[in-house]
Amino acid sequence: MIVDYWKVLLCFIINLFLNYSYINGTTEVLRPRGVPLTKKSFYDPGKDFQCLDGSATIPFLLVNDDYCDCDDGSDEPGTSACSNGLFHCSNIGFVEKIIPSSRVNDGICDCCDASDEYNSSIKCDNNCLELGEQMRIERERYLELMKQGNEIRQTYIATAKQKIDETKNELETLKSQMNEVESIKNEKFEVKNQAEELEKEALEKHRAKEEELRKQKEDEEMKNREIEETEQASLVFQKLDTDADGIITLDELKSYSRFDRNNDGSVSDDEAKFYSNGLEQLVLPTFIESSWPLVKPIIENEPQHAEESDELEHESGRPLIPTESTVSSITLEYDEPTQKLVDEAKNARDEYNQAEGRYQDIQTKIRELEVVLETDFGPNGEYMALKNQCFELEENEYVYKLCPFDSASQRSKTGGTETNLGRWGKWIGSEQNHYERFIMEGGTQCWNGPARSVIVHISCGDINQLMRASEPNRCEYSYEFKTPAACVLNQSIHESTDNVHEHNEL
Ligand code: MAN
Repeated sequence: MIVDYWKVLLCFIINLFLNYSYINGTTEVLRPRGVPLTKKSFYDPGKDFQCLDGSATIPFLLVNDDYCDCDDGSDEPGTSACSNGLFHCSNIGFVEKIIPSSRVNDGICDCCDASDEYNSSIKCDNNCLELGEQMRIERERYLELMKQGNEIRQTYIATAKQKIDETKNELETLKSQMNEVESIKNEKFEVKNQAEELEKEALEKHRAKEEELRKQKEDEEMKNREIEETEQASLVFQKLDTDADGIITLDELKSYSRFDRNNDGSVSDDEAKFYSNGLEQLVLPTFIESSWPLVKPIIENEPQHAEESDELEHESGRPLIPTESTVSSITLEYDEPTQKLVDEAKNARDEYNQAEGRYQDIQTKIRELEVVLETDFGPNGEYMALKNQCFELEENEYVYKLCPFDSASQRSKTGGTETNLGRWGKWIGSEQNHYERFIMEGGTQCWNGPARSVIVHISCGDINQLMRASEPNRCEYSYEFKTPAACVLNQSIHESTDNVHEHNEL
C-alpha cells in the first residue's frame, strides 16, 4: 500500500513536470505538453483520459508519463514514447507546427520555440519572434505586390469589360450587315449565272464557227492532198511508162529494179504483176486506182538523194509523195457581240467574287468575335489583357514562347523552326482556384509519344512574365507565368494570414 502511494506520487511529479512545467512566456494556455489548443478539451486533468481513437481510457496522470498507452499515441503528445504520436509546437510569434513526437528531445531543434527539446542534450534558442518578424516583412512585401498587382488587375478588368461591350456591339453590327451582304452576294450570283449563260451560248456559237472553219480548211487541204497525190501518181506513171505510150506494160514494170521483192537481182513476172495488181497493162486511171497504192510504199521508201539510175524522182527535185499536214485548230477573234458578252460575264464574275469575299470576311470576323465572347478570360475577364501578347524565355537549349489563349512553342537557341507545343485548351485549376493553371494542348506529335502540351501555372506578379519553362515528362512541358491578373487581394490576404500563428492564446 505504501509502495503504491509512492508510485502514484512519483507519477504525479513526473506528470506535472512533463505536462505543465513548460510555459513559454505569458501567452501559452496551460495544457499538456505537445497538445494543440484545438485539442485541449480532450485533455481534462479532472477526468480520466480517453485515447483519441477510443482504444483505451487511462488515469489522467498517465498522460505524458513517457509510457505509450494509446494505440494512436494520443496519451504521449509531449514525449517520444509512442512511435506514432504527434507533438504540437505553438511557436508563438511564428507559425505553429506539428512534428512526429519521436523527434521530441532527439537533439535536433525542430520547433522555433525550442519546445521539442525541453529535456535534451542540446540547447535550442527560441527564435520564433525573429522568424515571425521576417515572415511579416515578407508578407508585407507580398501584400504590397498584391496591392500593386491588384490595381493593375482592376484596369485589366475595366478594359476587358469595355472590350467585351465593344465586341458585342461589333458583333451585332456585323450580324445585321450580314443579311445585306448575303443578299448582295446572292443577287450578284444570279447576275453572274445569267451573264455566264449568255456567254456560254455565245462561246458555243463562236467555237462552232471556229470548228466549221477548221473543217473547211481540212477539207481544202484534203482535196489539195488528193490532187497532189494524183499528180504524184501521174508523175510516177510517166516514169514507169518508159516508152511514153500512155500504157504501162509488165515489161516496163520489170525494168524498175525496186520491184524486185525477193532481191534475186531481177523483177519477175509475178513481181511485176504484184505491182500491177494482176493486170497485164495499166492506163493512168487504172494505175491510180489499183496499182498506185502498191507502188506508193516503194516510192516512199526510196532514198531522197539516191544516185541510182532508176530512181523515180520528180523533175523539180521534190519528193514524189507529198508530206501529210492536218489543220489542228483555228482561233478566231471574238466578234463584237460575243466580246461584249464575255466582258459582261467577266465583270459579273468579278463583282460576285468581290461580294463573296466580303461575305466570307464578315463570317470570319463574326466567328472571331464569337470566340472572344465564348472564351473564359477569368472570373472578371482580367486575363483578356494577355490575349494577343506573346512572352518568351530562354531556358537551357531552347527559347520557349507563350501566347496566352493562342499558342505555345519552342525553338532551339541556335535557330531553326519553332516546334508547336500546343494551342489554347482550357483552365484546369483546382476547385478552390479554377484559374491557377491552364493547358495548351494538341501540339506537334512527339516521336513515339503524346502530342506536345504545356501546363501553365499562374501566380501573382507585378508584370506579365514567363518565369520558368521545363519538360517534366517527355513532350509534356510546364511553364510558370506571373501576371497582375492573378493578384486577387482579398483571397491573398486570407491565404497569408491563415498561415501565420500570430494569435494571443489567452
Ligand atoms: C525535341 C524537343 C524536346 C523533346 C524531343 C522529343 O527535341 O521538342 O523538348 O523532348 O523533341 O523527341
